[in-house]
Amino acid sequence: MNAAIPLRAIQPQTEERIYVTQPHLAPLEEFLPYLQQIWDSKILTNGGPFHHQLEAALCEYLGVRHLALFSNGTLALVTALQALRITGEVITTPYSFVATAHSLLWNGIKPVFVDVEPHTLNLDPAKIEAAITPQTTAIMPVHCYGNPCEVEAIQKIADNYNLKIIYDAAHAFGVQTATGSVLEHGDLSVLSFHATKVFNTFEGGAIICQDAKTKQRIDHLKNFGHVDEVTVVAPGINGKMSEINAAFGLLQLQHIDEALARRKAIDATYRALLSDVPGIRCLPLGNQTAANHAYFPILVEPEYSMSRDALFQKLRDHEIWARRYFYPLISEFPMYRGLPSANRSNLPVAADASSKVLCLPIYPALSDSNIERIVSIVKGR
Ligand code: T4K
Repeated sequence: MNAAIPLRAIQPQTEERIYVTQPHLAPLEEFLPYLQQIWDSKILTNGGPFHHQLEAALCEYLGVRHLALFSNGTLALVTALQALRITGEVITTPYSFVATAHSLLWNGIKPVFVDVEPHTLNLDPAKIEAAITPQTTAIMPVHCYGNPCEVEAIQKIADNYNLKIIYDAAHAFGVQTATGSVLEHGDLSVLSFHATKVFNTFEGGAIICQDAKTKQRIDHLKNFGHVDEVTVVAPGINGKMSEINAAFGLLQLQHIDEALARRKAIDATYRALLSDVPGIRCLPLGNQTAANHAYFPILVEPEYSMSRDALFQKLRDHEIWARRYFYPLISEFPMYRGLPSANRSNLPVAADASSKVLCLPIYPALSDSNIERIVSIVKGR
């Protein structure tokens, strides 16, 4: 029997509601030839031609040597820890999306939370050493909002104590510093290509590593540990990116520069328009030579005319869906709050930022008139 399920109309996003982000999508007609190739070849997944092409194209675009695609950033984080055989305790930040610490729990690793720096909201290198114990095996910092961590200071500590570094670089697509891609630091870096990210493949992610041998181990781990039809070398997982996601990524990459340019312009407009609002502080851009403007966080200080949460609600009343990234702190969720390092007194800078932060909408299609509308609400008009 051929019981066709009718295609139901999905409500498109309304003009009036402005979300914190919106994916930048290449024109649909440009995607059709890719789909045709997939339909013709019938290769849907398991390291097909688009998968290989996207890995090569991303290495070139990002300026990295080895990159392994994943079906999402969280599985990439979980696999990165497996790839380096990390155990025991890992030092990380409470000021991030919950996936950062969850990847540790999925590996049976104890997260040890260390406070962040006030200007970047990234892991504070000056506070790492005090948290190292004989069980510590690695550091997992986050380039929060795409602002680079203090990579050299963190590397020095890792070298002194023989620790690995896995950067959660979910926000750091395309970010460059004076020495090149920020993704080349540490042992591994992990990207997210989720729909809400600067570069998206619907869902997706990647691990960046420094040598071909590690890339091979990661490739085995994301494919059940299979080396060939009859050889399994590790208890791997299924973390592969499908051909449809990889093809979409190849297309999106052709439009990434225009998306980044528009983000940069929006960031500059916000900074100019908000510069004279008492109690509204924009987080400074970090030391990158190429930023990606993935988020636009503001900090609502006590001098502002209302609380952060009142502003959040006021914006929502006007259909502007800003977000409190990152509130609550990861360390406040039930599976973490019992840890000694989760105590708020251990994390004063992160706790303060978490109570003040509001990420304003930023995405390429955000119009100048909507930016002005958002700013005028923040200004209390
Ligand atoms: N590490 C860090 C530091 C991360 O930030 C993330 C993810 C990860 C690791 C894990 O990577 P993935 O496994 O996700 O690849 C979102 C995202 O789901 C998540 O990817 C992201 N970080 C996190 C910061 O934000 P939500 O729950 O806030 O997303 P949601 O669904 O509320 O979306 C926000 C807004 O975006 C919506 O209000 C509307 C718009 N939107 C969203 C989607 C999904 C669209 O316009 N279209 C869409 O398809 O978590």
